[in-house]
Amino acid sequence: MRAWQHPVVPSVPGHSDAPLLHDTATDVLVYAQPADVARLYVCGITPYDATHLGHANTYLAFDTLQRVWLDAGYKVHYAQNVTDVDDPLLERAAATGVDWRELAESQVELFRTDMAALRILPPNDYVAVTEVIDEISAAVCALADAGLAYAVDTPDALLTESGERGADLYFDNAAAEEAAPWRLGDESNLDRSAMLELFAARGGDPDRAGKRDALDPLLWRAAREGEPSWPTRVGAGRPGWHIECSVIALKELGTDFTVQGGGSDLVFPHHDMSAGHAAALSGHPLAGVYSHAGMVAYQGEKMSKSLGNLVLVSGLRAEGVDPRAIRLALLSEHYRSDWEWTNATLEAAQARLARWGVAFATDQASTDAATDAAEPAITGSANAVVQQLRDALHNDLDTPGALAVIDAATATLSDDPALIAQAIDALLGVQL
Ligand code: 5CA
Ligand code: ZN
Repeated sequence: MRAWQHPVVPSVPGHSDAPLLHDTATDVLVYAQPADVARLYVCGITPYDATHLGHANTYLAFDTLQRVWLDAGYKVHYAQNVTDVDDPLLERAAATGVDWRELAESQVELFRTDMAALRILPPNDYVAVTEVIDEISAAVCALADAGLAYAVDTPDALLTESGERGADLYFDNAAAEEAAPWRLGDESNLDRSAMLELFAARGGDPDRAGKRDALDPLLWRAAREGEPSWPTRVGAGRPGWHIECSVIALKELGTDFTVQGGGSDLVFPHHDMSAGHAAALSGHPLAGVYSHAGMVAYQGEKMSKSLGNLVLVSGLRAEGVDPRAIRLALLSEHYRSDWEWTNATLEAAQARLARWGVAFATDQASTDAATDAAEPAITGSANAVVQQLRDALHNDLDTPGALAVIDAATATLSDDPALIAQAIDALLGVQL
């Protein structure tokens, strides 16, 4: 699928080093250091109610990671999915009387426009689940052949042409633990009771009769009346959630890629199970680092489509808010924090954008240079500012620290404001 426009990322003299990044699986900072190409997968949207500021915050976190990698001289291979067939999307389509494909398409287009406006780096591979149904069903088939998937009696499944009833297929966690380099809970760092709670809250079905274990996740949902389905070797139906990301990630990036990313609501079960499916399919770990952005709240609760407490990027843009201010507002919080969006966050970002513009905008720099010798003496070294900016981002993408570095630099007259503007553009994605 088409992604969106790639913003220009200027190169800046000198370089960053591979960043330290928090790894959810081990709960420590590790070097996100690729051998040559940095390979990144970030879970994409389920396309309805896009793009709220929580989404934007998560994609901005991984945009910052890529900018540090690029500044460190690495090439980046970035893949992202679109969950364009799934229960909540189908429910929304049914509730609003819109065809689910049209709903998905229009929301993906809105997402593209918002991402481009925010100057978020696009993925190299932008893949919708409906584009890879064959690959996903082949993967489910391979898991079944390996004895890692099993059928569960499904009374409401449609009959096949031969008159048999279709059946939902589940992943056998225990068998996979025996067969693959993966242990349930390793990626999420959670114990079983926490996993059971999250599994039920996030789309899992711990109480489904006929499962071998409560935490076994759905791999393939057999066709039901009125639901989209595809005829495949594992029967007519559609993919479960986790297998889509395993298959797309393996297809585009291969095994053991550098970073698997997403919001912290995906830690469990989604990323744990995706890692399990991928390890069972390939015999290798899915990724080296599991990285998660915090949740953005609004009006006291996590911003979410199901609660409806959304601030949309497109809504702010329609009000005339400068996308650079939205970017700076999101960057003012550390990517791993859970925090609440308020008008004050945005107002502070707008004021900051104005101050930075006065201090570093390139046309301003040339105006300054042209003024007479009565100017105050230069007190700030731009090279030192760029180094401090790099140091802040190197440390688990400390964007509040990075913003503080630039704020401090506005208080001095720099020897090279254009260099600082270039670094702000390259590393923070804000073109002054
Ligand atoms: N399609 C799946 C991933 S395969 C999905 O979670 N889609 S989503 O549309 O619900 O979310 C897209 C991304 O935004 C995910 O990485 C999710 O973790 C992140 N996200 C959702 N809500 C928030 C929020 N309130 N704050 C921060 N990130 C969020
Ligand atoms: Zn995903």
